[in-house]
This record gives sequence, C-alpha cells and structure tokens, in this order.
Amino acid sequence: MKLYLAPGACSLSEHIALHEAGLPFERVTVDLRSKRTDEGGDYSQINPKGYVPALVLDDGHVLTENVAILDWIAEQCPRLAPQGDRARTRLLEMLAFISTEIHKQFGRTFFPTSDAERDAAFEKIDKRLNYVAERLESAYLFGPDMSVADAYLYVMLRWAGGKKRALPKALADFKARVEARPAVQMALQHEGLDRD
Ligand SMILES: N[C@@H](CCC(=O)N[C@@H](CS)C(=O)NCC(=O)O)C(=O)O
Repeated sequence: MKLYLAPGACSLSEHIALHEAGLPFERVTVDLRSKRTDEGGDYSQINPKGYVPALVLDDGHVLTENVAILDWIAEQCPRLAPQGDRARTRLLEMLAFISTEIHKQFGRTFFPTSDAERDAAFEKIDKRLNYVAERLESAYLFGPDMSVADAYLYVMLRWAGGKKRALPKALADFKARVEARPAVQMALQHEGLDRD
C-alpha cells in the first residue's frame, strides 16, 4: 500500500490513521505545484484530481478523498471507528462535517481573493470549531478512544495553530492529547513537522 502525501497537508490525517492502525504502507511525497512525486513520477497519472491524499492499495485500486480513505482505514481497523448504534453514520457525519465545513473553509484562508473572504472563512471556522468543542465530552470525538475522525480534526487544529487562531480550551487540550500519541509523533517526524 502507498500513501501519497504532502507534508502538513490534509493527507497527514491518513498518515496518522495508518500508523494508528499499524498497517504497513510506503510514503510517497508529492510536490503539489509540479505534481511530481519524490519517486520521479507524474502524480496526475496516479490521481487525475491532482490533489493529495491518494492511497494505492496492494491490488492496485486507488482510493481518493479524505472521507473515503479514512472510512476505509477504519474498516480495516475497527478500533479506529466509533462503536454502537449508527456508528458508521456518525463517523461519516463527522468526517463530512470536517471535510466540507472546516477543511474547505481553510482553503479560502490559504488562498483568499480578498481580506473580506479570508475573514469570512475564519469566522465560519471559529464557529464550527466551537461547535466541535462543545460536543467533545470525552478525550476524543467518540469517547475515550481515538478514531480516524480525530486524526482529521487534529490536522485542522494544526492548521488553525499555524494561522495563530486561538482555540477553545477543550480543543487546545484535545490537540495536545492527540499530538502526544506515538503514532502522531511518528507521522509528524516522517513529514519533517516534529520541530514546528
Ligand atoms: N476533496 C479532497 C480535497 C483534498 C485537498 O484539499 N488536498 C489539498 C491538500 S490539503 C491539495 O492537495 N491541494 C493541491 C491542489 O488542489 O492542487 C479530499 O477531501 O481529499
């Protein structure tokens, strides 16, 4: 299995989740501007969408989209999925929320066409992170155990930190808790982010 990633990008979620799952995989780094991989290949041939992440399975199938890949990893390693009634639906609900309501807004802060657009995006991000903070009752999103959704949320909080956004205490504590995990440290180290 090969994970195509860019350091610090949303693909860090899958990188963390794969380490948490203990699944064997190779990392391939993609230069998002040139679309070349560190193996010397053309990434557009792997994922014609041109963005990371992509996960190439051992049978050659290519998985794309954070929601789908994280859900697939949780299927391989059920302890990274929530348990109980409607667990799969709850997981997809949270992954979709992070993807479409938080991740996408960050895109507008990285490449804003105006200050007003950037400010509007931060306003939405802050509101949505407050919503997550309020529903975080336990150590992780779905209780005392880490799930793939926590890996995705962690990456969003890392980005918020990079943008010097103040986090609600519950999320600042959550970020520190996730960051302390050996799998997360390993992923950060492999992406050269452990000294950030
Ligand atoms: N819908 C995609 C979006 C992925 C995405 O936004 N990837 C960014 C990095 S965080 C990227 O590769 N951007 C480069 C590009 O779009 O060319 C998903 O959820 O997987």
